Amino acid sequence: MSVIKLGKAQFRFSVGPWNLHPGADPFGPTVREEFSWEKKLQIFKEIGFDAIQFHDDDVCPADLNPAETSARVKAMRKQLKDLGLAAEFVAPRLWEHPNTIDGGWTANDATMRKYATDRSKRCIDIALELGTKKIVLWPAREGTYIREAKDPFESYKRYRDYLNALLNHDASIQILGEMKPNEPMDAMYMPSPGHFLAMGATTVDPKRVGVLIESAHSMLLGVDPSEDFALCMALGKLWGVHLNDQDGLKYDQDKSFGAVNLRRAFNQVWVLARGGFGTKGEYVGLDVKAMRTQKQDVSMRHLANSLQIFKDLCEKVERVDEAKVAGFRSSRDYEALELYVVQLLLGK
Ligand code: GLO
Ligand code: MG
Repeated sequence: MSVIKLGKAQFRFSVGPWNLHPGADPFGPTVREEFSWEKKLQIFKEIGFDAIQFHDDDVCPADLNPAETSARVKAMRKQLKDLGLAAEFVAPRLWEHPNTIDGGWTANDATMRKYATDRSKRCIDIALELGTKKIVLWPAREGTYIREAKDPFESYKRYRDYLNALLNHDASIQILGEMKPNEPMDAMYMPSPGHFLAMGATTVDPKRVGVLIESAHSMLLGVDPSEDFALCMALGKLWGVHLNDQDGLKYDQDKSFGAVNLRRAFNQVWVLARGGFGTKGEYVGLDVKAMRTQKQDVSMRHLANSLQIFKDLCEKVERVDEAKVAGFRSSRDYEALELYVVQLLLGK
């Protein structure tokens, strides 16, 4: 898909392979066949994505030796190039391996922490060879089920040591924390982008520490995603997004973007447009799940729908009468402003 220009923004789109999935959930097995890797890339290309988000083990098995890893990464890079796709980021998947049951860099066992750090360094090597400098950290198990399980002072120290080890491993990489308040843990350390940036500011190279914000993660925190985006853009730290939607304070639903609350989605697009998102090569990423009920041949609709809704909301943003909005703001008539926005969304 060609880039969408909106205000100062330039929107290009990315997606991760896990967004196409065979439908297993914690209560039931898969319900449709998994697409092959080649088919997934073809579907992403057809829908109009420009870049792919990776976990390290999406590229090759996690514990493969260095020579074979490098060969696999080269082959993947060629596959992407042939399709005209870029690699947006690589994230170390530290939440599935037997060595990370108690977490990665905050595990109580030093040998497990070493595994997490070594694997993350390897993830950096994979990312660089794949052509991206962005490393996303979704700290899935860096937290506690019960407060007494880990010493918080030690955990925060380990957090900084881990970030420093990654920043020192290569002088060009950028770390994007994708923070989430809970799930799978009862409580994750540093549940918001602001927490992560505060920690980032104490590392050896704060300018290479930023965030990727997922809409649903902000909602689970009780924060509006557009205001979270705006804060991080104001700080020059919003380097990625995972757009999706969420119906209330439940498990992380990863619903199609805008499918629950159009106005909340509109505000996200509006803020991204005003903040000039994408001009430094940032992608508008999706993190959405298909409903379990979808049959395989239509199990990619949530992706196409999310992009369609995003584009439709870009049109709404284009139609915003800035002078009118400024007038409502200066007269403090927010009731009139509210009706204006709702009618804009209703197509009136
Ligand atoms: C889960 C996260 C997860 C990450 C992905 C990339 O809540 O959103 O899907 O985005 O693993 O690190
Ligand atoms: Mg995500």
